[in-house]
Amino acid sequence: MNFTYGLIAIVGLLVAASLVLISLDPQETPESNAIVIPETKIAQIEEDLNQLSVNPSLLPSITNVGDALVLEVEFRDDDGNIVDHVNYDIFASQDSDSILSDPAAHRHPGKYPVHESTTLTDSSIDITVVVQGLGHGDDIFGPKGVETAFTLTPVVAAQTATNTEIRTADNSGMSMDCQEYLDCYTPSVVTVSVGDVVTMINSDSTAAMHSFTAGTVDGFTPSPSGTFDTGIMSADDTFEWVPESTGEVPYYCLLHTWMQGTIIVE
Ligand SMILES: [Cu+2]
Repeated sequence: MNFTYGLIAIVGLLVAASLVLISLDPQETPESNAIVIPETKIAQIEEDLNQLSVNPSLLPSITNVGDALVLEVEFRDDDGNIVDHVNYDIFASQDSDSILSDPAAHRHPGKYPVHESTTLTDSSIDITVVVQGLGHGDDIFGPKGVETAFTLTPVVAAQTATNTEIRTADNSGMSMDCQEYLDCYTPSVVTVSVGDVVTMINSDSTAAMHSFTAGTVDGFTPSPSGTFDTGIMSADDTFEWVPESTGEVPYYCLLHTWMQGTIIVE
């Protein structure tokens, strides 16, 4: 009898204990298991972070005149190890004008901002990177307010100047027929770019003299514009002209005003 009462009492205690365990919030770790980092240790970690050197370097991908500067900023410690989670401000100016201002940027591993400026002139670019600590949100440690200055010089992208030839048509001085087919100059309309070389050739096989004279003709009355003028060219004479600005440049032959052409400069 006593034994049975004893069993019931033990079972009851076990059930009670189970209920207590179930009712415990699993989030609440018992005090005895908590990992406690001593305050001194945290202070030491913060101190180490504050001592950490965070050296920015620029990884520009474009520094061409006429393009925007596109760059990212990478950070390394004095031993050359990558430092991530860096908060920083970046500013760039050219000719004393601000061309880039990205305050409060943050470099994550594998996820970093790409900074883009306005269009570059050929003046040097002054770039300032200000390190504003490591970490996120309220937990920012490490060096703050450390400025590093950079200077970049935009390069003039290599231009591939094209050479375009315009020739005088055979017999174009003798007959106005070429006017009808618009091929007194061949080709009579060409499109070129600023900086290209336009070579004008008096290739007329009849050895007639011709000119390429910029301007227009009203009836038979020419109005030279002064943009270019080869003067009177003998057979096989050549003349080079490099357009400096965009626009349509009509031209004609001083000696045969029905000879007309247009150079379109883009
Ligand atoms: Cu001519």
